Amino acid sequence: MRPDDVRNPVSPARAALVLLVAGCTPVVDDDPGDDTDAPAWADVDRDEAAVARVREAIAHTWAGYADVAFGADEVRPLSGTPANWGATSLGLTIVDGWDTLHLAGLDAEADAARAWIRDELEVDLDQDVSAFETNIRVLGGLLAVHAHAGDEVALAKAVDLADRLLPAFDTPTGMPAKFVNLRTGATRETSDVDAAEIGTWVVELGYLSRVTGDDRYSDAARAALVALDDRRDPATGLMASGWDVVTGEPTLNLAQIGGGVDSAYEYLLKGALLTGDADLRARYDAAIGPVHAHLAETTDDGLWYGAADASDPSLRLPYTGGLACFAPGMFALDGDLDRAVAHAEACFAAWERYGVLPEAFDYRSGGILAANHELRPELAESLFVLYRRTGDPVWRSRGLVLLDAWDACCRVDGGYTVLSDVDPVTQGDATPSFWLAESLKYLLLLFEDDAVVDLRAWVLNTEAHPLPTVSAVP
Ligand code: DMJ
Repeated sequence: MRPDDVRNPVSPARAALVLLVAGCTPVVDDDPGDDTDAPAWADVDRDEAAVARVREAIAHTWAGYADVAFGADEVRPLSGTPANWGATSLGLTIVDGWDTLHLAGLDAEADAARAWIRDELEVDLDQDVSAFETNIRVLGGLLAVHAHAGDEVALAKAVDLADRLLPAFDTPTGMPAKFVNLRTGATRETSDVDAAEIGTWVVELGYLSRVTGDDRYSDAARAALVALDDRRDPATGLMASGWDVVTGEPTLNLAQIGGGVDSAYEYLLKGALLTGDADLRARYDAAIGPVHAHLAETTDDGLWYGAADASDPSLRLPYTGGLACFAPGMFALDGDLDRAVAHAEACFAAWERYGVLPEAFDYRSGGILAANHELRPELAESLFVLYRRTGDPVWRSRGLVLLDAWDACCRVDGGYTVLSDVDPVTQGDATPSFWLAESLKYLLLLFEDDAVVDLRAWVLNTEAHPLPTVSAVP
């Protein structure tokens, strides 16, 4: 796996820090509003035509990959060549994409993917991998194969992989190192680890402990998340973006809710939903309150969340990006529909302004800070959860806007490709595995009947792999 944090080719946190240092206008919105009781879930039916359209996009994506890159991590769809993160492939697109193929009813494609996992996937590799990315994409994908198909081979490979990732947690704080060697267990990079890399484990490892009866996995995951949460700024309650996992000190004292931090908040909530852990639930409430108090800002577009010094949030910047647009979905999952709707409105307004979401932009001026578009799923994810919560057809109609845009700008003969620039639209040559794992799955689920991945019974990990909650287990 490539040894950098590929979620953030241009790290929003670091760029924001530069802008903070350069100076900004402090804006304080310290009215977090009142939480309401979680609303009920809507009963929604399948939109046959839209499902057929998304299914065709999934089939097109898979064909583009399978024709020229089957077994590789990803495809470069313009040049028609395979792309691997490390010396040896972990079949990212296959493992990440299986459950999307399965849910779309593309049985032949799903069977081919599962056969590759069974016969070809090898995790005993003398290769440094990003512990976080391997967890959310590969371990999460394998666990979904087990959860949805009862595949014991996939579970055995998941156990083997998890055992190879666990050495990452062997630090004085229990917070994991960034990289781990899958054969030797040697770790690398402990002084600059993202909050998300530390706090995004309890869903995958919680499920693994449940199905194996081995608590080592959930214990390590939970200890890391709690260690991070316990280190939120004592005065403001905000979470810093970067950490030294040996000393337990922040190395990037920037608070925001987008890439680098996002799923740490998400897993306080989803860990509680998956396992019924009331303490995690209380921790989510305690952690998200300061985000609303210190980072929220309303513009004509709707509600936004900026970036600020975690210890002095009066130093705040109107800096956000495509990754941060997962937050409306998280708020909706939690039942906080007022903020979910207001933030989703803002994200969708930005999507319409740019045509697709750029990686980073200034939500006050509209200025683009990082012009690439990575086929990311976050806004589709939010539309999906909002629709399941409300049944309001506006969210489905916006899903069609996303699909139209992706078809117009990113569809090529070999699948769908990223943009190196949204203005003027300039195609790159890559299909991140999360396009199939997440973006297309969220669109599919947006138009499906609510019985398909019922959010009362399933928790989707941060890579959109659905795992059953503890109450859904027979
Ligand atoms: C995915 O790998 C996951 O959603 C992660 O939590 C953040 N970013 C990418 C998609 O944008």
